[in-house]
Amino acid sequence: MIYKRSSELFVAAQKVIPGGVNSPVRAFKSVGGDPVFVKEAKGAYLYDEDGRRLIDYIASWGPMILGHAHKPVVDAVIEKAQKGTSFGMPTEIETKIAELAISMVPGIDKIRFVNSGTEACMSAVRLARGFSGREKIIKFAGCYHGHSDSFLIQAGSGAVTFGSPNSPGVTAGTAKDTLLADYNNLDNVKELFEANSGEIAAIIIEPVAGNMGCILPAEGFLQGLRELCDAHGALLIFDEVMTGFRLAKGGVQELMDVRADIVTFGKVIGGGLPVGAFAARTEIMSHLAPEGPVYQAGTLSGNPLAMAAGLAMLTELNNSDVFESLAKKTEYLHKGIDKALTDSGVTFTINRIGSMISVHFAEGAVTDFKSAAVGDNDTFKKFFHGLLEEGIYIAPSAYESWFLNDAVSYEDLDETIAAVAKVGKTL
Ligand code: KE4
Repeated sequence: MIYKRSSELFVAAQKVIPGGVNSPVRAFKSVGGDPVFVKEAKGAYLYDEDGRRLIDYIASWGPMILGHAHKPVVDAVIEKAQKGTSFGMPTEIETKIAELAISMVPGIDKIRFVNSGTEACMSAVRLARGFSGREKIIKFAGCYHGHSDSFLIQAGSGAVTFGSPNSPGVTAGTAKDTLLADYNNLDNVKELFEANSGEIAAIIIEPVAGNMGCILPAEGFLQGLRELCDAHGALLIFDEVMTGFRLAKGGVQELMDVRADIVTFGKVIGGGLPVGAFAARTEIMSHLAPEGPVYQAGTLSGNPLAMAAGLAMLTELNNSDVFESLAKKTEYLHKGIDKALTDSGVTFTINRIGSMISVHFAEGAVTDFKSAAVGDNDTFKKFFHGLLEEGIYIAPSAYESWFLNDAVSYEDLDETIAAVAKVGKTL
């Protein structure tokens, strides 16, 4: 369906913004067509510039876990804005949200706020390198930790070859310090440690992956990484930008009872405003400037509006059973989609944990990037646009997780399942 007003706005945007968007995934390159421009949102619904109501399953890629324009969050921001928007000086509210986050997440004593998940992950890696005196890191194919140079790396051939840049502008010097392993492949990680003995500062991982669709860690995988890091004197960094304060109060560390050394956050922690954070035990965080020598800084870090939104969000989550409610709604959706697509005869598999879910048009289990990459993208494109025509907005890429928000009702879920059944017949 052509969205007339959105398409007009997209033409104008492309004249002054590269690709017409401020983040590439929004441009619909993976699914084709012009992106939908949103006018406003409330609860579970997006209202686009062509006057259509869409049930939202990306929740701004995670942050809007309680639904859009959630009153306590909006009120907190309005109240704060009237008292000034930025000072570049310490404020009490930063301590308040830090205390609350530390009380919710296991294994962290101190937290530093920044302005995005990228900044959080970039800073966490620098801290791990500064703390350990080592230079190399291990990341996993298909995991995304933001657009910092160290993360935009694809593996060379073989498990022990250095990485190579997968974006122009990333230098070979940077790439050589990033080693790549396959998700859920512990032997791969063991090989890397043996081939780079004493040189690896940290492993960074999405403990539940959400950037190749939703992919769960295999039984024992995370604990295996913990043991390898302990054996080789490396730090384990859990990138919980997506999973933090979404899968449980304490994120995956709580859900799966595995401890990281450094945890990064984004999305939900800011309640929809630009906030990232990284946290660890005091022994590690004491290396961070101005206390220690590892430099990291930011003009708008701890910004009062962002802190007000984040504090209101975390306070709501800390005093609610939203995680259980969301998990039940997501299970209901899973069962409904499963039946609808089974009836349609299309080949698919669904991955789900908590309020994260993804549909893969692939045979067999999707457990890593390779198995995610064989999904039929033409079918996904038809699925995406078919649902959009039915008023359902899912992630415009097969390599993304859906994120449920708790404002979505069971009537909305039934409407979604009915739309999947209708679209499934066309696949
Ligand atoms: P930001 O810099 O986009 O706030 O966070 C980077 C990041 C770090 N770690 C994980 C696990 C992430 O998922 C992200 C960002 N997620 C993407 C969605 N896959 C954000 C959407 C976008 O790029 O526009």
